[in-house]
Amino acid sequence: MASAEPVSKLTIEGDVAVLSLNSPPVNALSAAVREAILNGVRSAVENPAVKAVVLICEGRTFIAGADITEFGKPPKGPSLKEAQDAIENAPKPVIAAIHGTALGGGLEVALCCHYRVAVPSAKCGLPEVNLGLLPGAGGTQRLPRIVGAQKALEMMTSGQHVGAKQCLEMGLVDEIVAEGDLRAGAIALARRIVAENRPLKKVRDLNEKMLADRANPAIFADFRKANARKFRGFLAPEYNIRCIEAAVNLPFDEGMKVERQLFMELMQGTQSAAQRYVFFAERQVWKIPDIEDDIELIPVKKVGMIGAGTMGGGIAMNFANVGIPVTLVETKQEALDRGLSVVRRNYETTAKRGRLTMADVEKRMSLLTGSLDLDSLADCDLIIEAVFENMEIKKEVFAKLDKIAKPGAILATNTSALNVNEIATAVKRPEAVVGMHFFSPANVMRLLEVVRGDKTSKPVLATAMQIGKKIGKIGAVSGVCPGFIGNRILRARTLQAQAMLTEGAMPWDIDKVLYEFGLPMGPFAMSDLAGLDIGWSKETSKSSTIREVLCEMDRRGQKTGAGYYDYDEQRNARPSPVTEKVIREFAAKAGNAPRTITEQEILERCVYPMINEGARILEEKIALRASDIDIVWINGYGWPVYRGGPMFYGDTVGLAKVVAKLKEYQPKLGPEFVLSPLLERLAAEGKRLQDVKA
Ligand code: T1G
Repeated sequence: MASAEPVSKLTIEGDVAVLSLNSPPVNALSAAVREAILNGVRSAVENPAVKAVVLICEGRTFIAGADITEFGKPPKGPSLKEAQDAIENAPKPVIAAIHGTALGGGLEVALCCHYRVAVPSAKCGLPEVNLGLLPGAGGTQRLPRIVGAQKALEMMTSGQHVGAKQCLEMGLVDEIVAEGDLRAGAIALARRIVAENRPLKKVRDLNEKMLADRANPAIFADFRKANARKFRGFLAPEYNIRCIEAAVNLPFDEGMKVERQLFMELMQGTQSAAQRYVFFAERQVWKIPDIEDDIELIPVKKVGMIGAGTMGGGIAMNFANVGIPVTLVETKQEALDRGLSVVRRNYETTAKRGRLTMADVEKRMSLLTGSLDLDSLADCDLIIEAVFENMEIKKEVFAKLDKIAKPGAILATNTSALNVNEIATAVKRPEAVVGMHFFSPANVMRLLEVVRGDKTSKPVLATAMQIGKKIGKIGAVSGVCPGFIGNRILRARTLQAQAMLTEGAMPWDIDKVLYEFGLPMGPFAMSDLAGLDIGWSKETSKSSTIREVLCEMDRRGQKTGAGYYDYDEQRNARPSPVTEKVIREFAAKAGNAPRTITEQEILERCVYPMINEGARILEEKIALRASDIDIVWINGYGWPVYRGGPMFYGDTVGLAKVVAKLKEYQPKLGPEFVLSPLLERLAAEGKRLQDVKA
């Protein structure tokens, strides 16, 4: 993070010293920055002409936290505590001048200052929980003393960035000055503090709110109960709560000991290692090695959507949400009306929940235009097709689009599995064709697989990624193969889950293991939710799979009250003796004597083939890097972020063990299973998937 320029400058403006930090990109608290703060404050304090000190940052933001790239490395330079103590114990007022985002260690430094001033656009937060951590520099003890236990619980377990206005209301900042006026405003405040001989407010001494909260211990029990589902599997939220309990019930220095102990536990744990890995993976995923960062993008001011069904409507909402008009084309009026009314209903539901105003709803609906005529897309910059998953139909649509769309328009397909190169053969401009695979519900799911065809041009690919970022998605580049990255790996798991049914495991055994592993739902409960009859038809059904047999028995999932599970009126699932009988008979017909399959085997048989398939995707260069595969599974398939994704998990378990187990299970893994040579080589060389470069 070190930049050529000195990371700080101390200027004396009359009787006020201004210590400005300048360590791009986010003034993180690297060793150099900690040193600069310590030395800067010390020399300001020693300077008899100085009556107050302003701490301010150059660049886009105030200190955005500890330098995450230094974690896990031997500590260098002064500790953060030394710098903070120099500020808090300074005999002259120190004022933090905040712009951008004062986050984590950055806010903790500001909380050691005696006063804080901010511009209206500034935000403050302690988002360490998103890194599987907790504020480890006094934030857990100082924040509650200002905002109270309840607000501290919300801020520290959500990691939310709170706006300046609310910070002022909570007392987190003492004053707001005009945008662009921060430096002068902070100096003016410093002079007023000196002139009015205001006290050196040390947050650590503020106990009023702690005493009040001490009388209301239910705060913590209620908060834990209200968030149990959301925090399931995560360690960090509970540890943050314990620190705030310590702040309420213990003297400051005792509370700091609790914070330190719990911080170190999390820092040395696998969950934080995983979440820190994901932090950088979410930033790497946008970088496409053979495309320059400053490539010229195609302006996207108007979007065309072919198909106004569940996917089409959801996709269109993403663009309307960011003010981009969308024309939705359908074949029949009632399909169009139905599609637009579903979109309006979704928006109205969001408004009822207070996350939108009705004016917002009308504004967004006004950006959506329905049409029965493909020609109405002639002036669109990006056209996305979401018609039935059939190659002939897709090619027919693209051939028509080729005649209608303006030169330079991007022609995108939302296919979730079909060959994008084959679709591109239907047009004379295959360089304009790209896959934009949204996940259902498309207005909610964050993941966007951007599928690069053999002929997709660099500006088209880069634009598809950037427009994905603009509509709030996390984009991941995938090459062309059946199922791209996400569904291809899903298939590897599904094959094993279904195979184990015929070996003695029951759907609820397998779902239990994957649910406890941290997935939101097991594969069989998921199938029941989606409907077992997707792609099934009575006419072609031959009782060739357990799923087919269940469908033939009209057990098609939650919607029929029965599928793999039986469901009560409230749709609560319970293991089904009917399904058990179907499975036993099916296994017997396959000549399998049922055996007890341990939970460990279930987990390994489901997850290790996923890791293997990920390695095959890497060696085929379908994915640019292992962390992209992890981003896909975390944002599209509910893989728990505190396990870093299937590839990171493989590295955590150790590839040697993964390969050994896969070889042990190989006789049972079925004809489709092929051990990845890359995985075997990395295991043999003691290397990791995350070190594989594109
Ligand atoms: N350390 C190191 N690098 C960081 C960083 C950090 N804290 N924050 C950002 N970067 C890099 C990032 O990798 C990227 O690099 C570039 O800066 C721009 O980031 C003791 C233990 C500040 C809101 O969790 O949330 O303090 O990819 O693309 O969208 O209690 O970055 O360009 O090479 O995200 O404008 C707590 C983390 C740390 C905040 C800006 N702080 N950062 O978002 O840009 S733990 C955080 C963010 C801590 C103490 C504890 C965001 C941002 P590159 P970006 P952005």
